[in-house]
Amino acid sequence: MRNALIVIDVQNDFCPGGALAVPEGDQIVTGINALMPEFDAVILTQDWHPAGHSSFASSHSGKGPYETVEMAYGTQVLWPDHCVQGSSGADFHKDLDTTRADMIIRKGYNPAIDSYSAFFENDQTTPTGLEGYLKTRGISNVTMVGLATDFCVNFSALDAAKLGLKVSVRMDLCRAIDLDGSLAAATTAMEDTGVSLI
Ligand code: VGL
Ligand code: ZN
Repeated sequence: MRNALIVIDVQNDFCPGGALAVPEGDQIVTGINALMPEFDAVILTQDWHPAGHSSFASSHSGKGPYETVEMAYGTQVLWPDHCVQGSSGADFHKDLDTTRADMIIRKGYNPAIDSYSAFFENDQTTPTGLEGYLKTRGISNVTMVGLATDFCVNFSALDAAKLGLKVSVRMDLCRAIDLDGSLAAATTAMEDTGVSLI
């Protein structure tokens, strides 16, 4: 039974001073680095949007950040422009120990579909390839940390559990955006899906 640490989106734009700053987003970095040696594999995810991405409010006239829009795949929250491919905002936090990563998986590169989850885009159908990577490496247990608890960590944890992986989320090493009760909703959803919240 092999265990992977999945570090979700610890990037400049999600840290204080970034375009979509998560409160205290930078305060989890030291703890995440300290956890890395305990795992057989360390995987980092990187939100990686082309300019003009459909999840950006700036791509929808008359809409502002944190409003929603109906997409072909369902309701999508609109965000400030963030994690644009190649920008410094898309870089990992400077103190994150990226040298320990076996795998860096990028997501959200499809202009028409957002991807909160590390496993499937927001259409809940298009795979990122991470499931196959874990399977072929014999990894059945995953622990998740990172940003943001109520969006990318939540969707990644739910998908991992639905795929039959044993999933833990270290809540102390995550931080939330908390939009209209989204943290409480995410916590309930993860508990109901069999994710261990630590
Ligand atoms: C995220 C909103 C938009 C996240 C990514 O990492 O939780 N949230 N893109
Ligand atoms: Zn994004």
